[in-house]
Amino acid sequence: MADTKLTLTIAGNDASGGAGIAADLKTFAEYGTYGIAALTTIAMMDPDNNWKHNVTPIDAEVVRGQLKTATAGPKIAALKTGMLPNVPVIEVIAETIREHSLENVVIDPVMVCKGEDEVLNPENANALRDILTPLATVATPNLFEAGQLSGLGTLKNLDDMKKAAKIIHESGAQNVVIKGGKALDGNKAIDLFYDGNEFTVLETEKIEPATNHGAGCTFAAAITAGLARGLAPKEAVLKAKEFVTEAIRSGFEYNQFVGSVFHSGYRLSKQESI
Ligand code: PXL
Repeated sequence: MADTKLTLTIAGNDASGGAGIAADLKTFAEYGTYGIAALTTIAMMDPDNNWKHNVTPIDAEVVRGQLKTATAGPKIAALKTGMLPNVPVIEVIAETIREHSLENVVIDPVMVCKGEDEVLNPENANALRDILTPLATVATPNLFEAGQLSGLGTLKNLDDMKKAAKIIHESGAQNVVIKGGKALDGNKAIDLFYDGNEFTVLETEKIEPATNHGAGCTFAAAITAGLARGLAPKEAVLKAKEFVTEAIRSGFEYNQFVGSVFHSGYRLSKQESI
């Protein structure tokens, strides 16, 4: 029998398939792990209204029920959280992680979707910091989220990112990746890894056009699956950066509003075409 590694995502659905549970499950499969999912939100983007986002929450007790199902199988090798609608859902997740002593926990503290600058739910930011960040093996905020979690506000350069990473580590995350991506000025996509001892800067050329809807979820999901496969946090992050870079490179224009990553890009780039 194969040594099947279960990977769980607790996240929202993006019906365009680039971000959310679709991104996570596809990434988990690319890594050869067995993906399972508990749904927390349904995100809708309206093509008739400039791709405006609208988020429907799933009731916390329904999330609890799904997590009961998800934890009723073999031991979960790693899990990630994504878009979480409110504090009760965040609390249910923290209780489940504790009750089942779940390990390899990746907290992707989703606060905004790309192109939207309204924070999903302001009190969520504090709950993510106080309740979930202390349980994180790896926390994976983007630049905006790292500014919020650290209380430093807008992060403008690598030095700011380092300060934020330290503060988030002090909040209890064992390792922190700040997904700067293409957000900083200049021609490099820069992410920062911090394990409490040393900083590692992950740098690639920016890819144009930036077909990167779903890149943040995919990056975090790849880290999760890497941990499930037994990689140490830093190795998992380095591999995930390669994985997400290929996913962006092989992305495509979904419509006039967004370009999406293609989660199979890494495998396809290594594979001869038939
Ligand atoms: O990229 C953040 C994100 C996470 N989860 C869901 C989303 C999005 C952005 O669109 O829809 C479900």
